[in-house]
Amino acid sequence: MKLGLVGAGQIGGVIALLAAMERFEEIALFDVVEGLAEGKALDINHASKILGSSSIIVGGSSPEILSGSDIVVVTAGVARKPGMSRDDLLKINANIVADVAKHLKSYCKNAKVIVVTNPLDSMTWFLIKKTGFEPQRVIGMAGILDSSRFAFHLAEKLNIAPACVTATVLGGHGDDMVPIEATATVEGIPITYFLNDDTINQIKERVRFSGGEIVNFLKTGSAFFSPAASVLVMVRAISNNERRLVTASCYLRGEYALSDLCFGVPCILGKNGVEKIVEIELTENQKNLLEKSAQRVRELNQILKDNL
Ligand code: TXD
Repeated sequence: MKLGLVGAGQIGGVIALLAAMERFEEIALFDVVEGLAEGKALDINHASKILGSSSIIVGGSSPEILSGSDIVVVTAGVARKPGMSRDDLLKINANIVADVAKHLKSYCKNAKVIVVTNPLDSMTWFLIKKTGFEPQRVIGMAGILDSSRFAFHLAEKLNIAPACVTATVLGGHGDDMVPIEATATVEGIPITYFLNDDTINQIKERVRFSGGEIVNFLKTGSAFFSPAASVLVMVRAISNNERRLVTASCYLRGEYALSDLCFGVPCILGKNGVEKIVEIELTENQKNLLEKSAQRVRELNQILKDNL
């Protein structure tokens, strides 16, 4: 199994380290910045004895290095600075993703592709259009991260381990993402048994803006440890054919009454990428919130349609 990483910045670098710690067979880092991918690959190689890793890790600034990758993770792009929304990155990152699409078609045309670059749902959709790859194998990572943030803040409030909490965030990876408290549980016990509505609403609000909270702390970029850890969940699910249920940005063809856009929904991930999109029953209020979020994604896609 070969994992190709397009972008060796903050997230790409941490994904490479985590994948090496899990002894992923072969890891190739590619970045347009001369020396960056080589340097990070060598640095991780130097840690392989200490980490007990047997991974073969290479880095380079030429896209040929991605040749034959089974799974590719795209983090190439610009990250947010304070005051910027994810949507502000649209045009800059679309040009980068268009470039990446050419490399994928040339060097790894059968790979499963996990997109991380923001604005996430539009970049995933744009990559599908630019590569012509089957939508089933081009998937955006955001829901695992947003759901993990929701679980963490619920657990923090309850003073229990985050691993006990299951909580889902649906919709676009923007400020109008939709945390769903109705399905949140602590080891199967509804969260509403432990917390009142006001507290849950405060936590939902914090989750929706928690990416921005980190940007404001860091000032020079956005979150990278938790996005990288979330990507690893998807890489594992695909490479081990786990058929794992996660929330991810999937290309929709009528599911949730939405078509021709990528949007955060529950899905089953396995060796072919998205094995199944899972439709859950939603309340009228949840449907309205998701429609608002979808409308924002559609508006961004519309801007990109001029570049197709
Ligand atoms: O949940 C999510 N999906 C996200 C997404 C959570 C956090 C951050 N998210 C987005 O991921 C963020 O808004 C960015 O658009 C991407 C990557 O974030 P990262 O923090 O890793 O950004 P960096 O450190 O700036 O790294 C990006 C690298 C950088 O080294 C550039 O030189 C490189 O991308 N780059 C390219 N590599 C290859 N090919 C091309 N064309 C290219 N252009 C830039």
